[in-house]
Amino acid sequence: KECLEKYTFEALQESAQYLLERVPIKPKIGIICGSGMGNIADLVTNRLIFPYEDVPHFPVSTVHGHVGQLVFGYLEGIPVMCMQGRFHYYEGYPLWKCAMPVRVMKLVGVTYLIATNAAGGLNPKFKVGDIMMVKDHVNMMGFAGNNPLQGPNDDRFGPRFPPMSKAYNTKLLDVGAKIAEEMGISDIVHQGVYTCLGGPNYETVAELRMLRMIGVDAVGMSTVHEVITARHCDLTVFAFSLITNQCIVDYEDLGEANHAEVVDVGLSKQFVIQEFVSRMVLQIKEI
Ligand code: R1P
Repeated sequence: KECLEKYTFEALQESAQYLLERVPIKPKIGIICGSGMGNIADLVTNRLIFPYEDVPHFPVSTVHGHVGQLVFGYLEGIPVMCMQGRFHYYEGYPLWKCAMPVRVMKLVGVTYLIATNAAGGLNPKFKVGDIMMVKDHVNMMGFAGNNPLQGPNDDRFGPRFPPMSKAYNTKLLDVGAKIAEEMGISDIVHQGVYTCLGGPNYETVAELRMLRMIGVDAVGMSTVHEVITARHCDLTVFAFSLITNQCIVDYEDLGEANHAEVVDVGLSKQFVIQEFVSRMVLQIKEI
């Protein structure tokens, strides 16, 4: 039943039209701000802000650290739109609904997606505060048949069976590595594999050990469904995780993951993240 209730192309055009009628720019880059990283949108100039509840068909954000508004304007002279707050499966939305803003981005003219998230570091080399540029993902929820593209396909967005082997643009990964060098932060910027679990509980030790065995470097509860939706409608994708906590993979470890810490790490790394994203945007301008 959920599938049949999916937003139609026309419904999402209404969302896009609402925005286009109110903003004088056509954004080229869409940016999704992860938990505690909403301040990326603070860099945007000539800002026009739309609370999600005002935009036709938009769900509402319910998570602390996710304001729940779209911010349009210029970043490094490039027209952008930022999502200050995203939608997660655990909030009660099906994956296609969580990812619907990506289709709205496409319909207002966005061609590049920068998706950011807060994630637990599983790779033992990662430390809290490091950045992991996502080179690939494991769609764990997809293994169980839960996918944002489930249900009738509308070819106006993209094909029924989209490839996913080049989901994360390799040129942009190279650009990210170069930027890290220029910023003198190469030691904290890595590449790795992200996975999204449904949440909202954090993972057990056994789950984390299993994820590590299958090659996952960072784990969170977002991004994968957004990226699948973005690639389906042919957006070029760059994504990165801010490592906000180290995953607990030993039963003896006394630590426990908590969301307040996740958001705090995002805030404490605000300036590095802002500069990294600004420089990415500037480079995309040149492409
Ligand atoms: C858990 O602390 C929350 O932080 C991450 C997880 O996905 C989860 O929602 O948020 P973002 O992925 O939205 O950054």
